[in-house]
Amino acid sequence: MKVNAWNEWDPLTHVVVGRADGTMVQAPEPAVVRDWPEYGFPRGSYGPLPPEMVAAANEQLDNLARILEGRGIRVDRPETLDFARAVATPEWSQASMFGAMPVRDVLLTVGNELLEATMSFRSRWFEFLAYRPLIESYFREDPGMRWEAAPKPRLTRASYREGFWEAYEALSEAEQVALVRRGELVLSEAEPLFDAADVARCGKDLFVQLSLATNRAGGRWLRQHFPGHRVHLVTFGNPHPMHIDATWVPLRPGLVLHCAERPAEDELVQYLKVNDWEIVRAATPQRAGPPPLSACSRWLSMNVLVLDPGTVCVEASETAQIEQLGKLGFEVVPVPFWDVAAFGGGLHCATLDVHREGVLEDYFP
Ligand code: DAV
Repeated sequence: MKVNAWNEWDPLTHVVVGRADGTMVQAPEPAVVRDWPEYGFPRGSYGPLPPEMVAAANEQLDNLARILEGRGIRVDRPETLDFARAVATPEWSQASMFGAMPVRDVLLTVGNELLEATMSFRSRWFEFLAYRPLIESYFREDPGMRWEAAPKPRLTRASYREGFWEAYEALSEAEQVALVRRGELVLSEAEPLFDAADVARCGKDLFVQLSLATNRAGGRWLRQHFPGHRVHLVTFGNPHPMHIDATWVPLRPGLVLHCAERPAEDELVQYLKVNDWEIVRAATPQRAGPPPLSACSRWLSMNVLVLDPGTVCVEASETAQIEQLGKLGFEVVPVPFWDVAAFGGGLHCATLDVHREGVLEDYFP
């Protein structure tokens, strides 16, 4: 057993798949607004996702685990906690936690290092505990593993821009995107904050999206933490940026899948072009919007899990995306997964690479 993964595409041999049990529509907190009156969760309310949704999501997560195991990949699953319980630090208390489904948000594998992200939601402050039993076992089994955790954030009121959401919701989309481009969203720069899912790994290059969960200080911390890498802080024309993996998805050396509704910065496009990378516009999703109680977008269609440079898992009903990847030369493994969306994401979100074969390479020489 060995921790090792330098990019998003090398042959996957060991992975963590999340669990839907106990996932909450989290209690109100400064980082996020939930407002789903049509599904029983009006603004300010919170509570567990309905049991029939949990069962359906778990069935799809278990099925993904079986598919991966059937291909010889070792699959581990997290513990679940009582996510309905209140949590506190000496500086705040929060009426609920969230869940243990989007493993990708919390943990980042770079080479032999497993890094716990800061997170930026109070409801997610303790989420690392769901993964600690696994991380402890990896640390025991692999003497070469580096176990790291970013500075635990304080998440006091000073970590958030006062009155952000009301002001933001009153802006036009163009005005919102202007703030996205400036990196001036809900998070202040009081302390480093990032979610691991805002990082796309391409060997020596790490692309880090500034988002509703990742601030510039978080990007700076990552840059200082990975001195052997080129850490690029990037933005996209998305008024609600939250994790890079339904926007900018490296598939193999020289090829990135991009959500054209969320334009990349010219500088990023140029960086890829001069290095002969191809940027492919992702196929249009089959759905007009996300399913009930999902904070994600319909672009989970492109939230794919690459098994090796020629094989990719794609949501089974996303036929246009499947066809596009087939034409790009991939063997596509269709995996039904939309019942998981309300629990925090798609196939990439739900997984964490523990081991991919391969070494550190420079794909942008
Ligand atoms: O862009 O719809 C997907 C990733 C959530 N972890 C989006 C967010």
